[in-house]
Amino acid sequence: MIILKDSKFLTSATNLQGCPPPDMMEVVFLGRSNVGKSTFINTILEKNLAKSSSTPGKTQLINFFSVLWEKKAEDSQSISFRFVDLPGFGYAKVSKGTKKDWEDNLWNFLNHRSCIKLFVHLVDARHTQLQIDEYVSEIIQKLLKPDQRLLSIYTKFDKLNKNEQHRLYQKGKLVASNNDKIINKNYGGKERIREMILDGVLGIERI
Ligand SMILES: Nc1nc2c(ncn2[C@@H]2O[C@H](COP(=O)(O)OP(=O)(O)OP(=O)(O)O)[C@@H](O)[C@H]2O)c(=O)[nH]1
Ligand SMILES: [Mg+2]
Repeated sequence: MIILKDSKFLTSATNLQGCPPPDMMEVVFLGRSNVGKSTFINTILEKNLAKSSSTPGKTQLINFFSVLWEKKAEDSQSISFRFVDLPGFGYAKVSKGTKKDWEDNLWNFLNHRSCIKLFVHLVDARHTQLQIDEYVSEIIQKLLKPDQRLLSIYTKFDKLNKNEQHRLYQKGKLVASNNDKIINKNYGGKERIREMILDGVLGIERI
């Protein structure tokens, strides 16, 4: 069992140079604009820390949150790390130049931020085969260092009908929803996702 001991907003940066020192393990959340990255962070932390919106392009900076969890076991262990909320890929409603600057900053961050332990790639459960997600997943797999992991999670699970939900879950996919009732009933719930995240941070091979 994991106890959520603390979480808070730390700071924002526009690019790698502006980020806090890489002195703590980090989990970054990436995916298409509007896929639900900020919402997912709030759901997992059970706190309204990351700003979300129904309009794509809400998160425009690299946002850092400190997280303190306790893993309850025979010998309990406190783990401090950071969550990083990122701008989404593919946001089209800005000029080409601005879009390129954002995406360059984002890829530079993902490539060179040495303290990233886990990349969480969020994919819309209704659109699992989009080219942009396949591209993102391919690039992340190429840049993974031996101490880094990639975890894919399917968001907006509540928007699928029962058959579609069952099919996706049967494939062994990790699924998430901002609707606790749906996700907790049959699909492992937030606890399972937190455990997967912590395993990724600690480099435990289960994913
Ligand atoms: N039904 C449903 N809606 C969701 C879920 N997760 C997020 N949303 C909605 O999707 C919209 C986008 O959510 P955000 O969390 O802002 O998405 P984001 O990926 O952070 O978007 P950007 O910051 O623009 O990249 C909001 O209206 C959320 O309420 C979910 O699991 N189910
Ligand atoms: Mg966001």
